[in-house]
Amino acid sequence: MTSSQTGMPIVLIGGGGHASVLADILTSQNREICAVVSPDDVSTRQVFENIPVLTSDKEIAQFSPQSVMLVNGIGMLPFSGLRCDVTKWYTSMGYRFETVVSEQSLVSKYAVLEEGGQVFPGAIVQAGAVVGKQTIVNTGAIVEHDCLIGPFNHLAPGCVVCGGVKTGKQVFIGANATVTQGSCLGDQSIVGAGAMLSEDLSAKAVCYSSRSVIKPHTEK
Ligand code: JB2
Repeated sequence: MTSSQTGMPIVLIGGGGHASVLADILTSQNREICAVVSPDDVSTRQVFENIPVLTSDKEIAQFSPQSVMLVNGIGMLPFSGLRCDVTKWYTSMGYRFETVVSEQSLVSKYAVLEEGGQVFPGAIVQAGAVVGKQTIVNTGAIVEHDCLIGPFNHLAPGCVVCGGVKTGKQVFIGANATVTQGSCLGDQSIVGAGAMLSEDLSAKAVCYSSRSVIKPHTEK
């Protein structure tokens, strides 16, 4: 069950890598994107061709909150609150955020996606899971049964979140990381790419995997 898939015209907030994937999903679903809002140049990204660009958030005023839905194209990385701040600003102006679900993902009809949730191609959200407001389930990420994923999380590409995991707000689970069943992750905690977390993680704690060690080889 997803909230807020309205079919209304869309304004995409942000014009970087995350927004480009969303634009691709939305156009493949024949959704009208009436503008992209990005202070940075978006012209190098072909996916935004033919979409009008607004360079300041204030220009949203040309669309009433009743006439469009927003899609949050600003990604979420550790220590960045921009996705959250931008959501608060637009929400205070009366705008609402569309939930985006790729046709190439699998979301159980017994799962719940809260407003503004985003599920990318190849991702799976199983029965009984709840994905919080504005959370990103990125390419190929797996959210197993009965997980309670909080708001503004980013589950990065290929991560596996096993059954019954609970996360707080603004939690980041890196690419290809695994969180084993029943673990609880506090607000703003971070699981590094490729890490294996098999216990609880407190708020603002970081679980790192072993890192690549790069050094010049010694010639014989
Ligand atoms: O205040 C703002 C603002 N600040 C930056 N308002 C609006 N409307 N847009 C803003 N931006 C825009 O966010 C920039 O102009 C730029 O278009 C975009 C950030 O793009 P970037 O490619 O740097 O990051 P991203 O958020 O698309 O992607 C990050 O998060 C994803 C989940 C990346 O690091 C990706 O690797 C990651 N997959």
